[in-house]
Amino acid sequence: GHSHWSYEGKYPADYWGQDYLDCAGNMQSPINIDTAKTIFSPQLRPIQLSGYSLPASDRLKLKNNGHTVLLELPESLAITGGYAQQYRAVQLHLHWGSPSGPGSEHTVNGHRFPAEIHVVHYNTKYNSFNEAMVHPDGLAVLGAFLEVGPRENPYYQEILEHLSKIQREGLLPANLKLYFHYNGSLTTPPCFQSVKWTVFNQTVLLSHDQVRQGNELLAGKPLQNNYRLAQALHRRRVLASFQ
Ligand code: 1SD
Ligand code: ZN
Repeated sequence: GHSHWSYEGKYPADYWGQDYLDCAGNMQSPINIDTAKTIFSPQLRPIQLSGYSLPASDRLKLKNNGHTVLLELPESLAITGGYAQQYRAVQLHLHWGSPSGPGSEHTVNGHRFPAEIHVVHYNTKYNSFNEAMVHPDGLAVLGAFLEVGPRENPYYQEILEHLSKIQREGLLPANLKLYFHYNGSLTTPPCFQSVKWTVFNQTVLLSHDQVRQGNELLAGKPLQNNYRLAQALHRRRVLASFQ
């Protein structure tokens, strides 16, 4: 029944469509991005963010919703460029793997990255996230892959230590010009097909220990391996802001 969905066990992702019809739709997320098939689209301007560098004293709420760890964001954070309409931030969360494997949701040419951050926004022409999420242009999610790099990433260290304050600007890649764009869905039930996805081409680097810490933080079901497998593209095209 509703609310009992999970990634493994009795009602794994293959069954979501039985309780939540949209999960069996033809515009689902995540997807595999086949870079040989993306279409260069010069009108995809750099993503611009505002309000992402608030004072570190701003308290943010970190919560475990049973499927992921999510951080509620103040409504002062917004996407001000790259999308045709205005979107306001709601929360960010992470999809991780486990000590035995990577856990990004999107894949690129079949490659799955260690983890993926999602910053969820809703269109300001709607009054709330809940109202927006049922409209085709209701939501925008910014996604970036996390990979292992040479040193500790201070922005993520704070999330990993469960601290409630954090400097948001370091959570996304430095280069917000290079990205893929497509129309998709929430990657979890109810899977509403209301998300205009941006997946950045540049990754965010974390140290090996941080990736391991994340995997262990979420280890023990149901939080580990909280990623959905790639869904069929059907008639959709994936756009790229670069050649
Ligand atoms: O998985 C999240 C889910 O936890 C919830 O945050 C939902 C809407 O807020 O978004 C999905 S996702 O499509 O951003 N993965
Ligand atoms: Zn997500």
